[in-house]
Amino acid sequence: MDIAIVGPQLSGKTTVFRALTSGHGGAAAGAHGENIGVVKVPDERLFKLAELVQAKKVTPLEVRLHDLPPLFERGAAPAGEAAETLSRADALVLVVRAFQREDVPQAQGGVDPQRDVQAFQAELLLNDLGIVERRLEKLDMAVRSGRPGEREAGEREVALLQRVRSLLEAGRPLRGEVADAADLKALANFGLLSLKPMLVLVNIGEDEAGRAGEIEAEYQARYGATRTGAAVMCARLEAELAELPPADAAEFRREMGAGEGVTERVLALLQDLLGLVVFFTAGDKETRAWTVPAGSTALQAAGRIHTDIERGFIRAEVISWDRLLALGSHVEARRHGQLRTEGKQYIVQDGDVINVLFNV
Ligand SMILES: Nc1nc2c(ncn2[C@@H]2O[C@H](COP(=O)(O)OP(=O)(O)OP(=O)(O)O)[C@@H](O)[C@H]2O)c(=O)[nH]1
Ligand SMILES: [Mg+2]
Repeated sequence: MDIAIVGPQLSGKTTVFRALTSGHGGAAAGAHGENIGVVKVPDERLFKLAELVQAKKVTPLEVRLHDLPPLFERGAAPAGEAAETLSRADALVLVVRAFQREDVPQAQGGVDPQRDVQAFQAELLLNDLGIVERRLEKLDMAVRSGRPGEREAGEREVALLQRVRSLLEAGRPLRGEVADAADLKALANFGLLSLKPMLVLVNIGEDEAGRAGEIEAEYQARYGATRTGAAVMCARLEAELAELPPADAAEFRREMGAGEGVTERVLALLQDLLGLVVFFTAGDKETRAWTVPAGSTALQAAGRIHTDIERGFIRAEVISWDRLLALGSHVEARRHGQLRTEGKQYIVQDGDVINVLFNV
């Protein structure tokens, strides 16, 4: 999973990046001012399962974070490395500034997170409109000069792109509008930015850390739409706490009135926006977290683990992680009739512990 951290100048993008990566896998600098870091998702459920089965190896989910330089400065479209990273990203985290601080230069008109969100959304729409228009021009030629088969496919694409164009012109980000699987597939390779799920991350000042929950509820009411979410974080505080020993960090949190588990929550929100569910395999050699798109079957989950396991699928033994913990072991779960046997078509639920029986 690749997440691009974006936003206006000096909104705190790099600080958010540090807050999310420090102590969770470490960061590596990339080329052209882009920072790339891998976060091992700190999922409490996984660690408890690993302890239960005394796993020799624990493998959390990994999320790649890309900290980009400010985009759309003076209306310029993203170019080079940043454009590539953006078009490959699975989701965007838009960092906007809500902290007041004299020594950090402000945009004209002062600190105004809502204005910044609107301006950024407008840039995304404009960017996508450019992509769609260029594609339509190309298609127009292909449709006129193409063979009958090509012409038909071309005309279908033209119809879709015209629909997309009118959505963009009406100021509607595509992420909330295009849901049909065939349409999504047809649009997948164009790098349309407003089609990507987006989390608005409001970067508040230390003085407001105690009210983060309240402020977050306001923003969620405003921006919570299809595949769009909002979260609040005091990035500077979180970046500093992430580098402290856990006991000291907890002490500071109490003093500041700051809640716990901000990184976990932001990552969980992203998972939600991406429509992913997490399942686990709990072996004593390795206990591991996996993701599949919501609505995936046991057979698809098996394929995620290994194509051989998918090919030789016989059945799956399934139990939710908390029930397994409560019962203490797979043996106890089976004795209580709580270890279910499921077939290929079973729809995987978030938090399932799955053991696939297969033969090759
Ligand atoms: N008080 C306070 N200062 C912050 C916070 N987040 C960022 N800053 C400060 O704001 C300045 C800019 O932060 P960066 O994280 O570098 O911002 P950026 O968006 O990466 O900046 P560019 O990449 O240059 O656009 C730094 O001096 C940070 O210390 C915050 O939550 N509270
Ligand atoms: Mg930066």
